[in-house]
Amino acid sequence: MQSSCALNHLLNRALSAANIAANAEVKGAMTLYPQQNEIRNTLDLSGFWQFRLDPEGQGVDERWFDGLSRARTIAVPASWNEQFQDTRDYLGTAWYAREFHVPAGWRGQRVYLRIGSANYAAQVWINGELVGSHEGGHLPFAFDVTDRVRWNQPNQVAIRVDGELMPTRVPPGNVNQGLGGFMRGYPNTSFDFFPYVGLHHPVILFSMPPNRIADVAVVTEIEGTDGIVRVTVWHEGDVAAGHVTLTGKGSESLGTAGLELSLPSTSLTFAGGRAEAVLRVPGAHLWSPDDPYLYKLTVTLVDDGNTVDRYTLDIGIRTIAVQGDRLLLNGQPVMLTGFGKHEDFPVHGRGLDVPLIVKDYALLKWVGANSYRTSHYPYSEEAMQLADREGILIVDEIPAVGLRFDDGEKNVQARAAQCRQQMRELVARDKNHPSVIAWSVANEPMPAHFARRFAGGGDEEQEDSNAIGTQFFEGMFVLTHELDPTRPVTLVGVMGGPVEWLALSDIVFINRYYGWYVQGGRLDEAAEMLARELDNLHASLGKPIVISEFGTDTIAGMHSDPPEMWAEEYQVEFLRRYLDVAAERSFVVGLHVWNFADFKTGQSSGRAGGMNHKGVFTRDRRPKMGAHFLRERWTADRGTTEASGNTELPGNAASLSA
Ligand code: GCB
Repeated sequence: MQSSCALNHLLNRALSAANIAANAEVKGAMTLYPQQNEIRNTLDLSGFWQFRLDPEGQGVDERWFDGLSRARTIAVPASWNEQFQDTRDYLGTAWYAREFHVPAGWRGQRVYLRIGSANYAAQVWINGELVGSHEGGHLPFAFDVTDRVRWNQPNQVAIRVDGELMPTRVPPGNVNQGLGGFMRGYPNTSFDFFPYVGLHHPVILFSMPPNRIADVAVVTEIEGTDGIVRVTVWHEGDVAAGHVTLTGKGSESLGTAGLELSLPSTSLTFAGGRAEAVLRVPGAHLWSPDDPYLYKLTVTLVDDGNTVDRYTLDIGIRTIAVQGDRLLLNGQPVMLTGFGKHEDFPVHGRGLDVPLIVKDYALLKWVGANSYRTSHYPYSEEAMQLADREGILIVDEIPAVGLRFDDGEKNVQARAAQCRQQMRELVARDKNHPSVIAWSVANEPMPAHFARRFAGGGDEEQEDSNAIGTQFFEGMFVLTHELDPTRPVTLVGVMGGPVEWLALSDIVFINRYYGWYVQGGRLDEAAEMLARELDNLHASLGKPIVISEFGTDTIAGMHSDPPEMWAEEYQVEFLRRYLDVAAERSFVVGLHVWNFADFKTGQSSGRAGGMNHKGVFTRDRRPKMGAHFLRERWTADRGTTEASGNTELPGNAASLSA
């Protein structure tokens, strides 16, 4: 299939915002980020909670949801693993509880409890009554608790979090058939990062009016110098009228930068709970990494002349498309420079850390990166919001890492259902972020006989389980394109993985470790292998390629000359080879180094100190030589950066040499 097909595929779909549907299963309270304004309210329940491990699984029988005895105090949001010495490797069930009050001023509104992320599965009780459950460790879910809360007394919330690794979960763990190398670590995951568990994002109580905006979807297009903003609004309740307004300034390139645009408000007429509006922005100020300009889009519901609900979104006017060998942002070729990352830091593990997001984005700019992949799971909503503001391009991934198709139908089917659900939830959550430029349906699904293939054994056998995988991914691509016809979709391929899986992608993403896991110490040979494979893949698939992982474990402070594996010099030389090979191939439209920073993983013989050391920054964000090298290459030709320490982010880097 040619990549122009991918473009046609995107363009031929009607670019109606309604198509980027708030899926029926995930629409409503859990989709829109809770907002405080003159109508809606939020109450963040972050802070100290009661906590108790339940290794014997007696909590439900003993009604721990009525109140936790013998509890200790824990911080939310944060993983539980590193807050105590006896919980690091505990991956079972644990209970969280705390008291809260519903503000009297919320009377007359619907009250919701929203859990930003509970890894992996959760059940929630309010005042001893079960209000609901959720599976999947990274995405938000919410329940209408209006009829469960008490208005004049304290309320009790209890959350049972089940963090067990299971072959039927996504990502899978405790899979019996052995996988190669580092994956045989402890804990027994099918992936290479520590399986942190707990309440990772804030738990928020929020209110909405009975007649309310249930969801908003925004799609933008560019016509000449005009921006077209297509808005779909879903409502719940009786009211069936409203309007949508856009505020913002003009564009520097059109000489209207300082001017507040006066855009008419467009009325909304609902039918079947849905209304659409199209706003034209003459001389639109486009969103890009160089200039991440955001307009404010406000949706208002009106009843009898009174405002009954309001929701405001920051939106960016931009387009993303694949054309031939190129990835186009606002019609211009863009070269992705950046990393695969992790949400990972000492003590709070995978818990939300807002200062760390700020720090990481500043370092991305410093090093000359314009993008990253949310390897290997969705990141926090706050990370997406800041990426919109800072102009960072995001490849948004579901937690489908370590998938396999040869361990029995029951497991395969259970994981497939989870993957579909998580993609629905992810698109519903992140669909309006201009920073999100692509969806990734999986990282490194494992073909049968993986070890042989990884070592270069080739494709000679057509395994049944690979055909099952092909069928599954075909379905995932159809689903994701249906959920969002506006963004390219990809699957991140492992070394030696079936080409028919890569062929499904709009942009081919490949993880390659020539010079590390194979051809260790032989970088010239590694570069030749890489070049040959890139050319072959491009010849057979005819699509743009992103090298979505490449890197070497590197112990900060370890040096050698000539360069030797694990030393900082080796990381630099390895990166240099990959960047040079890519620079000679215009179809390589992205380079994501593995990894941005060192991160915690399981214990194994290949992972010193239970860490993956492939970061170009240390875990506490100090640059290794590799980071300085990348900065030199990725900020070259950008004038002032070196001299002034200017942290402007490089953007539409058509001219940027890899
Ligand atoms: C990969 C995986 C990533 C690992 C990395 C490594 O291919 O996608 O999760 O951490 O290799 O360092 O081995």
